[in-house]
Amino acid sequence: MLEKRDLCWLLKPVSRDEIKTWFMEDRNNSRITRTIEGEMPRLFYGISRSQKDNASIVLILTDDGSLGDEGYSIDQKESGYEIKSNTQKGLLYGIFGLHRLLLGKKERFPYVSIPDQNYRMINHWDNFDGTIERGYSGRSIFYDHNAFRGDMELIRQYARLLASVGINAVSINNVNVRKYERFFITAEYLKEIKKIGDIFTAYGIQLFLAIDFAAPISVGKLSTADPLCPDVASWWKHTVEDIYRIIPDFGGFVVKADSEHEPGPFTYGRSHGDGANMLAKAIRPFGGIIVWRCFVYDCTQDWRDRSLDRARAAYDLFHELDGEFDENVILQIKNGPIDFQIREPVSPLFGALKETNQILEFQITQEYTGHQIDICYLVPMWKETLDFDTRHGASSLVKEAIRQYSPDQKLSGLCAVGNVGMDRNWTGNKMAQANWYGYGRLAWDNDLTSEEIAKEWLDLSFELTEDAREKALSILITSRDTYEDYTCPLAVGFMCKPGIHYGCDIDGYEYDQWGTYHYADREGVGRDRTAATGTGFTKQYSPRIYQEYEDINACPDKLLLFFHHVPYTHVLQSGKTVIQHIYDTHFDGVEKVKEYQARWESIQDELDEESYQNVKERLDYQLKHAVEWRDQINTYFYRKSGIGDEAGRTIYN
Ligand code: GCW
Repeated sequence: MLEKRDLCWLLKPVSRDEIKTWFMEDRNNSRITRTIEGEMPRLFYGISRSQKDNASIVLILTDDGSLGDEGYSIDQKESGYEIKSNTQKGLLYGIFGLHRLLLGKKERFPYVSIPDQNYRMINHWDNFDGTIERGYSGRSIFYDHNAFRGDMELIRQYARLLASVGINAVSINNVNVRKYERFFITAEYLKEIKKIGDIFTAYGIQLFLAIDFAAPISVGKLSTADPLCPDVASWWKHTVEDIYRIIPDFGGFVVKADSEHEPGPFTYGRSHGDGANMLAKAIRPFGGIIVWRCFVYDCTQDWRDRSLDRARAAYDLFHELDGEFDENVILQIKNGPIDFQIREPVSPLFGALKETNQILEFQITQEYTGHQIDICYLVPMWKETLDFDTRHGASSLVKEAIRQYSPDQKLSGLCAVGNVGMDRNWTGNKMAQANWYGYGRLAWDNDLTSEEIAKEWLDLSFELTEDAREKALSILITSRDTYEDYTCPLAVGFMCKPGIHYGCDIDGYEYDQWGTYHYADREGVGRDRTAATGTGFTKQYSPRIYQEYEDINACPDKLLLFFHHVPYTHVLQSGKTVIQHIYDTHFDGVEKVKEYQARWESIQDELDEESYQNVKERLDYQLKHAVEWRDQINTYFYRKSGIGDEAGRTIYN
């Protein structure tokens, strides 16, 4: 039976005559050095045991300022390859890099690689009982039935996969912190957590924990968690001391406060600055970090009240706090203003926050994007976000703004909600591995294209001819647009089943408290967020972007219904009416899924049976799903508008 790791992108060792042996000049005994020593024979299978004098891969610790703490260079010498870095960690990245280059047949040396973003983090939403909030790949690899699963080899495999794509920080429990997880910051749990942390450390990954803001009450038995109460501050100080006594290289806390019923400083009439800074002061003597989430909004809205707009919430709350956070606080901002929809504008906080350390949060796990049943390669969407020009100041692209506008650039970068679980291939749908792989690669190198990343993943995961690879690639590359086609016309999100967020339920959230409404009526559809007649959300953007989104004729089609309520007969920039666009994209979406099925079947002979079947089964399900979305959406808008399809296709009434 195949090992779990055998199904992933580090499966194939490079087997080449010229790679025979290697040595490392600096043999200090750091944990990462030992990791490198263990990895070399796994990655470069052809390494001979005969220890010839001429080493084929030489690792050299150097002193080259341009490489920073994590960068590396690879050069090809007569006798083989030379990898240089300033740190052991950089060398580790270097050997993974060489492995990838050789297998991907992209050998262009000298090769220099320096990460574009400093924090490249993954957040787990794993619960101690073994479930994963928004997890679609089986149960947690860390926990089971309110105990630590204790499969350290599995965690090691996971750590090496993370390191191989450059991930350097991980939080291992759900930001919605439950009964047992609150106690993770106490000695009994920390002893077990340290074992996990040690494995991550050996792969250059820092461990973080999500905490309960009210832990002084739930764990410490104090009567308050008020951040300005001295007893509370002192309780956190002692708690943090205990943590560092047990885990000296602990990274810090991730905090979801005052959001979706989690406790926070608002309970005590305090600001998020008060809350974050109190924790920051406790952890700072140990070099720890507070990652404070900006996903804070009122989830008990009255749908009747049109003045409220959830999209406004993060900016309204955090923009005025810009510059008020301690130096070891990082704000974590979701890519869009609502919640990981397949199509949203970029959060207006990017570029607008100019004096606050910040990381951008993506969601790898496919909560709103197909539950790892539907194929949805998310890298194109993430690239759009990173490349978005906020028109704020000199570093106006999002990927620049998050770094340049962080007072401590080391405390900036990216983070994403992870998508792995106990499923044999880690991600349920094998194709969803491409998102995990792609997130890491893109976080490291923001200029890689979606195609390059997808090709790399395909080359590392399968043995495909050029033609077959093109077919698989075409599925991945178009899959985000396809998912958008059948679920989210012109950026109307949240027409999914409440709670589960899979499957179609157009009015499921319409009269609910979550603040995500499409306002479809017999005239038209969309949320008016203009300053002139709507909620004024458009004003949160820089003047140039504001003008674009405010103006119904300038607003990009893809975002139209996020910003405007328009009649069904409104003519888009594409020349189509809104209603015809809805029909066309929904019919097209289903046809594209059928094409995916045909393409996948056509490359069956080149795929391993397990991967072939795995994706095939999910594509069958995806097709049913897409058909259901198509028919429900088309019928719904036909009934509302009374306007038929120009092409006369079947719309049920
Ligand atoms: O997308 C929403 C999810 C919640 C999640 C929340 C968050 C962990 O539906 O399940 O809670 O986001 O980001 O905190």
